[in-house]
Amino acid sequence: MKLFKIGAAAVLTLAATATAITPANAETASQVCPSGYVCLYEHRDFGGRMLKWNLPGEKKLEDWGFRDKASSIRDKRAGSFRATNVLGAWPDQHKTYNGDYELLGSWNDKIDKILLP
Ligand SMILES: [Ca+2]
Repeated sequence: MKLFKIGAAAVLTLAATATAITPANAETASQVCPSGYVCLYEHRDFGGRMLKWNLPGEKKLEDWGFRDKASSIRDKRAGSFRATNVLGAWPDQHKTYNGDYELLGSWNDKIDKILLP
């Protein structure tokens, strides 16, 4: 019974923290992706932290602490680019993106690297 009470207190604390974070996320929700860049965002609807690249090549997102974190994409380069989800023992999964994606569906928090042509 005592354990249950501690658990309930922890849940209440988490709820209060989440509410306090919301305004900060809203402030960073409108970071602009410059023309000629691919931008990955931490949250859906282009919110949170944003990373951007304009040069061709493979970008390993772990180099920026961003592996499994992308939740929306803006692609302001010409043409498409390829995203990869590394599954270890299984073959890598690939998906082609071209344009803007306010949410990534089953690929949310899955992208490990991108390849810009
Ligand atoms: Ca992944």
